[in-house]
Amino acid sequence: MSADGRTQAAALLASLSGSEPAGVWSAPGRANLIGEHTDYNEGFVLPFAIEHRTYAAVGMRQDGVLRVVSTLDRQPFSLPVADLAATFDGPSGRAVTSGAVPEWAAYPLGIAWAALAATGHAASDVTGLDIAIASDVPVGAGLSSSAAIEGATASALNDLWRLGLDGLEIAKLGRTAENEAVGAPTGIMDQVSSTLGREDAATFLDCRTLATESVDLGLAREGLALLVIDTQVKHAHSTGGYRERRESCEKGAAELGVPSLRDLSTDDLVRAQEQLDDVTFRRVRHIVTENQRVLDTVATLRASGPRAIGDLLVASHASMRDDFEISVAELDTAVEAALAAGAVGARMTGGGFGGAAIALVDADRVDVVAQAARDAFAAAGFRAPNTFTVTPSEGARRDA
Ligand code: GAF
Repeated sequence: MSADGRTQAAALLASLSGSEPAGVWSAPGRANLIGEHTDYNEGFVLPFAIEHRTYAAVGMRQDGVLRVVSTLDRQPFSLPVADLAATFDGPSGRAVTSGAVPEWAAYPLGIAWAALAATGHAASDVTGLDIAIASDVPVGAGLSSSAAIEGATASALNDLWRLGLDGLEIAKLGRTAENEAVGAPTGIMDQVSSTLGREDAATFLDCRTLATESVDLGLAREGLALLVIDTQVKHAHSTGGYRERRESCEKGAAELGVPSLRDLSTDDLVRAQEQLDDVTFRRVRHIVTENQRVLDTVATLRASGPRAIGDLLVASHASMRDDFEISVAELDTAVEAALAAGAVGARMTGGGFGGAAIALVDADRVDVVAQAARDAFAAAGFRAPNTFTVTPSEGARRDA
């Protein structure tokens, strides 16, 4: 949809309010090259923004009401700006679990709530808005459709409400909305990737200091492409395994007496194994070794280029499968099939428990590797995967 996502969002706004948008903003989904579940452990990540984007066409209202509508759910939902605090203050995710706000609407409205709280603006300082959202980021595929909706909405509010926030501050609004308003205990990787992404580059983020560096990927120059194999196994981060993994990491850090797992190096793993139960130890080992793999990947990309990072991608997948236990049979099949068909490297990407794998492949072998994945899924009796390439792309922006 990317060519006309902007048009679709504007058309949706016109059908809602009969008016032209004051502007259209967009933000991309992301794929993570490496560094999984390290973000909330204050570690390192290396994601890149993809060309699939979410568009927000926004019109002004004079009555202090925020009305949101999405192509995914054409039922508009309204909330006065003055009611944001009463709706979203309090225990995280309460507005969604109580049924006061539909989950999809808690992303854009949570951004509005977080924006006022972060900037100290009163509800009476800002205008009401109609926000129409259209997206071509696959939902539930581990490509962060949530960061895309957050980034598009936050960019729009930043301009229209004259908040004066920079990219990192916009990313922080996204994390607050997701953690507090939606109730998903995620880190900040996806939001930073979505706001700060650059063409043909990945964003190297230190999740403790929030320092970022753009790392050139040079894929086209090397004749390489990134293939996504979306297993179509849907995941959700507000419940279940993701939260459990986060709790295990916090338990491991507490038992080892460090503020976060970022404070451990591979040299600490012997002590960790002696002190921790087996499951907690393996969760800790994934984080510690994954942080090192991110650092090694950045160094390798800079020294030798993307063809040299294959083994690091494969080791990352093995660690998520065996130590962190967030892979599923479909993801393992996708990775194995891609490697057997000659991929340079492959790994699951995102939070896990479903979603997508990425494979780094010769550009002229994309079809062969994609077919190999489809064949392997058919042989295993799995639903056919959705396969497509992604290109490292620009982050959040104003489109019109
Ligand atoms: C999800 C979360 F939103 C991120 O913050 C990150 O933890 C990721 O899973 C795993 O690396 O995308």
